[in-house]
Amino acid sequence: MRFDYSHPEIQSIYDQPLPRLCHQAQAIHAENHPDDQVQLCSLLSIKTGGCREDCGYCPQSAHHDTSLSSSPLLDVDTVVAQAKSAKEGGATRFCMGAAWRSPPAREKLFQQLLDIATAVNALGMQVCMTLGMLTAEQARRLKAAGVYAYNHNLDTSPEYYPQVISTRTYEERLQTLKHVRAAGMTVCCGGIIGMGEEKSDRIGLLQQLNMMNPHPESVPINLLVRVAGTPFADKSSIDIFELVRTIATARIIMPLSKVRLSAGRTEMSDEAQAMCFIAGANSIFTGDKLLTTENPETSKDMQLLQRLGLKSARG
Ligand code: SAM
Ligand code: DTB
Ligand code: SF4
Repeated sequence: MRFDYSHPEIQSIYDQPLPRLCHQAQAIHAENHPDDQVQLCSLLSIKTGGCREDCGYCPQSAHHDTSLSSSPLLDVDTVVAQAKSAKEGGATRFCMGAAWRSPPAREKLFQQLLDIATAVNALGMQVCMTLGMLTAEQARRLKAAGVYAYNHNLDTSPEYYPQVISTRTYEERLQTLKHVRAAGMTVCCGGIIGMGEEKSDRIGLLQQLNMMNPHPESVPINLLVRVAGTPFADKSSIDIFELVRTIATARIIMPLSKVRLSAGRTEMSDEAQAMCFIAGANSIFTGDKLLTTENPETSKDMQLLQRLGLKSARG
């Protein structure tokens, strides 16, 4: 296990002829994971829109004029009902996202979050939350309430980051990730590709993820969903093989991590998704919706997995 890959080393992995890159990724995948299994995660937006941050890609930022309707934190029963149906649909992990810079300081609302975590945990699902920046204390309380994983993305390289977000720093993100790790939650951390970044930024992101010791247990790789009204709505589409290369490189330099083919699947062909699985992706979001944007229909996903001879992983 290495945590010190240099930028040129990662680049030389990334730049290999694609068949060689995929071959190497597959070998490492098969050594460390069941190679016929894909983890199914379900996503729910528990607090939507009106976010104070200015992330250029995000439809939920109050800085952008998107046609999204906001809603306050959902109550426990509503969330539990959704989690139950996700479980019936085969999901083993339930991820809840909130459009916040950080969770509310108001105790009553924070307690509601803890109650949600406890109730979803009681269904026997892995509870994942993504609520923005956390203090050490908030992280400890979430862990104690049964939160298994916390998602907080680095999104891109430190160099490209200022083109994406101005309201919080890369350093602040790393700080939250430290608190998550110290509290004993597992870390879910990845990024977005297709935001107009250079290849060196994708490599820079991979290097940052690799430097984390231990590596994040899950690494979501999102393809930018271009939402009208966001500053990134008109970014040109990226060559899909860059996504395949990013996934394969993540698999090689973080052998034990789950690599999640996350947002952006509605724009991908079945063949492109299959290549991502061949490159070592072993987790996806299922369910018709991500947080606010579309995801492939569950029945279509199940068909695709079946056609590829893949099955859903337990746990
Ligand atoms: N507000 C919290 C935060 O930013 O940490 C949690 C929710 S936020 C929507 C979670 C992640 O979704 C972001 O870090 C980003 O990587 C991803 N995301 C948001 N909008 C996206 C888009 N349009 N396309 C791809 N990924 C996106
Ligand atoms: C992650 O990396 N991708 C998910 C999850 N973490 C929370 C979110 C994708 C959001 C895509 C845009 C939307 O649906 O709003
Ligand atoms: Fe807010 Fe998260 Fe969207 Fe950024 S990505 S605007 S923090 S909801």
